[in-house]
This record gives sequence, C-alpha cells and structure tokens, in this order.
Amino acid sequence: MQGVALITGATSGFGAASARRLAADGWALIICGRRQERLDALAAELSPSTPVLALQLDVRDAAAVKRAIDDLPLEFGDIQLLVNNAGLALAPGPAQAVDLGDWHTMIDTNITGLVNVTHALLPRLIAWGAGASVINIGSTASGNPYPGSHVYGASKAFVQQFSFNLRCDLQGTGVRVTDLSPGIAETEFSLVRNAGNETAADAVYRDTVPLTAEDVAEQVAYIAALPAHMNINRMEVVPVRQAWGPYAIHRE
Ligand code: NDP
Ligand code: 8X3
Repeated sequence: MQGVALITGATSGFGAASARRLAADGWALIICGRRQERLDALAAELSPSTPVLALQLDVRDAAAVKRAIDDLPLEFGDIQLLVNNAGLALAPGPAQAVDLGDWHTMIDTNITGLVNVTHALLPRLIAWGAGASVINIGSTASGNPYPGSHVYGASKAFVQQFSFNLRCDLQGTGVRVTDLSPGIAETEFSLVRNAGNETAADAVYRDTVPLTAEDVAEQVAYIAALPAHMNINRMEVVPVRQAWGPYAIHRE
C-alpha cells in the first residue's frame, strides 16, 4: 500500500514539479503553500489522476500547521512521505546591507517553518513506519560559502544537520530522512530573491544550463521509491555546468 505525500511549497518550482511527478507514481497528495489560487489550479490538474488535498498553509505559523495536520480528513491521514520544500532566499547583497527583517523571514521559513511541519508530522510518519520518508530540500549553499548567501546558506546548513540528527533519533522507527541538496535550478527562486526584479533573476540563468524543477522532482520520486531498508543521507545534485570556485583573495 502507498500512503499520502505532503509537499510544502507546492505552488511553484520544485514543489509543484514534485506533486506532478509523485502523482504519476500513484501517490495521493497534500499540496501546501500560501497562494490559494495556485493550489486550486494544481489540485484541479492532478485530481483526475490521484486524490489531492489543497492545504493553504504558511509554514511559519506553528499553531496553524499543527491545526491543519490535526484536522486532516481521514482519507489523507496516513502520511508516508513529507517533502519539506517550502523555502526562499532574500536580499542577495552583502550581509552588511541587508534588512534584518529579510534575515528573519529566511530563518522563520527555512528553519522554523521546516521544523514546524516536521514536528507536526513525525507521529504520523512513525505510525507508518518502514518505508516512510522525510525529504528535506537543502542546497549546495549549505556547505559552499559565497557572497550574498549569509543567512540563506546558513539556514540550509541547519537543514542538513537537522536531517542527520533526525536520522539518529528515528533509528528503529523505519522512517528515512534525506537532505536533498540541489545546485542552481531555474524556478521562481531568483525572482523572489531579487524582490521581483526579472532582469536580475534572468541574469542568474543566462548563458548556462541550470537544473529544472523536473530534474529535482525526479530525485524526490527516486528517493521516495527506494526499498524500505535504504536511506540516502544526503544527495547533492548540480548541473554539469556548475562546479566549486576557489577561495577569493582580496588584494589592495
Ligand atoms: P520557488 O520560489 O519556485 O518555490 C518556493 C515555494 O516555497 C513556493 O511554493 C512558495 O509558496 C513556498 N513558500 C515560501 N514561503 C512559504 C511559507 N512561509 N509558507 C509556505 N510556503 C512557502 O523556489 P524553488 O522551487 O526553487 O525552491 C524550493 C526549495 O528549494 C526552497 O527551499 C529553496 O531554498 C530550495 N532550493 C532552490 C534552489 C534553486 O536554485 N532554485 C537550489 C537549491 C535549493 P507560496 O509563495 O505560495 O507560499
Ligand atoms: C539555491 C542555490 O546557488 O543560489 O539554494 O545557493 S544557490
């Protein structure tokens, strides 16, 4: 029997592509995000092929997250897969030029939001047991510092370590945990990061071949379908055109 997959941030990018990809594999879906009209459109698209529940949710609101999970309809209660994908980067300039509010928004979403959803769902994932999975969307930014990454990269370092630490505590429950860390991928991510500036967002992807949302969704589906005795602790996926850079040297 296959259970239900809950995907946060399903209104765009990796989350929407994962919903489509998992639906093709026969997963029932709970799709979450703040933009109701996008949730409705995706639910309308996918519900002819699989049961879909659209759940408008701001992951930063711990009480709302708990209430939504506590009140799940019975037919969506057996959750086997959590894709913690909701997240964002803001303020790509240097740390010393960033508004404190942008740092708080990244921490509240990428760290607190992910923790809120995980905490609310762990009892259901543990009840499922062997074959259940948490896939946390990390980033190459978790271990590779670069200018303008400041709190964003640090929040993804949290996601990685939280994923590893969760595995330790979930030993014996059968629940797997994976930090899936993509490199540069063309989604609405850069538009959000650049505060809606399309020119700046497009420049991120200009003259290269980034990952697509579908590339990442493919990895989500692969991890979710692994035999129950296998756990991928961390998977880092980048486009061929992306590699590490050298230490930067400041010269007078
Ligand atoms: P998108 O901007 O396309 O999607 C982000 C999703 O997160 C949206 O569905 C958005 O939904 C949701 N979201 C943001 N804030 C909240 C919130 N407070 N509550 C609920 N949902 C929220 O970007 P991506 O698909 O690229 O990003 C998905 C994840 O992948 C993020 O965690 C990002 O950090 C990570 N990532 C992205 C990479 C890239 O290059 N694109 C590379 C590596 C990692 P809504 O606005 O409707 O709430
Ligand atoms: C998003 C990828 O390179 O902008 O996590 O940090 S990057």
